[in-house]
Amino acid sequence: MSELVLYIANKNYSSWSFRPWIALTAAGIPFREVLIPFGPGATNPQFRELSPTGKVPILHHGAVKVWESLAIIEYVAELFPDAGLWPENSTWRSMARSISMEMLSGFRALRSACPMNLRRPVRPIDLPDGVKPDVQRIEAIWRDMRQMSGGPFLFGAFCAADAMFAPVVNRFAAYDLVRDADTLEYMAAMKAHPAWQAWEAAALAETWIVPEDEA
Ligand SMILES: N[C@@H](CCC(=O)N[C@@H](CS)C(=O)NCC(=O)O)C(=O)O
Repeated sequence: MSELVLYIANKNYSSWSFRPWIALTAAGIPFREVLIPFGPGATNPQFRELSPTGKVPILHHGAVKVWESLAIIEYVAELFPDAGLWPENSTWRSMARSISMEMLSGFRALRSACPMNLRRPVRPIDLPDGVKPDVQRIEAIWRDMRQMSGGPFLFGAFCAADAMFAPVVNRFAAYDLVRDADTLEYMAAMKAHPAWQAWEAAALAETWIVPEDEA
């Protein structure tokens, strides 16, 4: 099989890169990462040479190119059906896909007010309208899924749905957005995962600053 090459941007800031990276890493899928730092601003003209959208992440697999974080995860889940990227139970799998799509297409207020930033010291900000309902909805999703599965992750073992919400764990922490014990317990489980810790260590070692993502 040709090598899987995942093109990503800064580990400190690139929330969309984080999602497939942590999904593949946690599932033990072999891939090579190529990090192309942002610049100028929160973009890079080189992304256009790799991806039809001019955005990362993008996966190259021989002649196949897959863009969009969730499409990358789906493509790799088809290549490695036994890797546990999605829950085995079909009802849970449909729920995992539903909440992953909800993440991909929603929560815009939270995403734009509170950019992922792993190096950011914990500091609250004035929250624009729309952020609190986003936070409440995400907390309800996490609570409901973990109550159903028994945790510690959304569907018991770490899966693609946890990967899709991984950047939110940083946002909740960095902007001091949550107090609920169940939410904090899920965040602690995510932060203790070896794949999270590997990404975070690399993010903390980066020195690039992207002013657009420093809220
Ligand atoms: N919906 C896309 C979003 C990708 C995206 O916005 N990526 C950002 C980096 S986190 C990017 O490449 N931005 C550069 C630009 O917009 O020019 C996905 O899920 O992959």
